[in-house]
Amino acid sequence: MFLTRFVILGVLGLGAVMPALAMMQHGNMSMDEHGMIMNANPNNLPRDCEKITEEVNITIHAGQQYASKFNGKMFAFDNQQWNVKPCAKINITFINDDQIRHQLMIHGLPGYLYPEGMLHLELYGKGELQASLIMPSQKKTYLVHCELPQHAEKGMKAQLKVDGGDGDLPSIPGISAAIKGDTYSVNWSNASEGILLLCLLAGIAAPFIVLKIK
Ligand SMILES: [Cu+2]
Repeated sequence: MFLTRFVILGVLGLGAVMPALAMMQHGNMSMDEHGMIMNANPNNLPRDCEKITEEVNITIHAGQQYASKFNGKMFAFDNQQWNVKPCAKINITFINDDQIRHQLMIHGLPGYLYPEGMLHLELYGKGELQASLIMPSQKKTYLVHCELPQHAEKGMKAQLKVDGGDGDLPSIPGISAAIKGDTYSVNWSNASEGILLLCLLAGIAAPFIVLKIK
C-alpha cells in the first residue's frame, strides 16, 4: 500500500517538474533580469564547414552617443561593418551604454543551427552580454540590427560580411544610402501657390520700388 502511494506520488511529482525542465531549455534561450540570449552557437559547425578557420572577438557597443556622427540618426552601434573569414567563429561582447533597451540581431543564418535564421541578444538597460556563433562558408552579407520600433530606422543598423560579403545592405549609416530617402513634402494648394507667386512678384518689384523712392 505504502509503495503504491509512493509510486503514484513520484509519477505525479515528475509530471509537475517535467514541463518546468522543458521550459528552461526552450528555444535555445537563456535569460535573466538584465537581458537574454537566443540561439547562441559556440560549438556546432555549419554543414558547409570542415573546421573553424579563425576565432574573432568582436565588441559591439549600442548607444545614442554613437549616432551623433550621422545626420538625422538617433541610435547606432559603434561600428557599422565587420568582416570575417568563411567558417569563422565569432565571440561577441555586446555592451549597451544606454539606459533603454537595445538588441543585437543577426539575420539570415542557416535555420538548422539558428531557429528562424537568427541570433538574438537583448539588454534591458546598461549592461553586457557574451555569445558566440559560427558563420557558414558562403560569401554573404548579414543584416545586424536592433528591432525595437524605430531603432533601426533611426540608425541602429549594421552589416556582417563573410568573405567580403555579397554587397552592401541599404541604409547602413555612413556606408549606404536608403532605398527611400527621407522626404519633407509640402501639400500644395491653390492658396499656397498664390502666396508663392505673390512673394515672387514682390521680390522682383522690390528693387524698382526702392530705386523709385530714392
Ligand atoms: Cu535599440
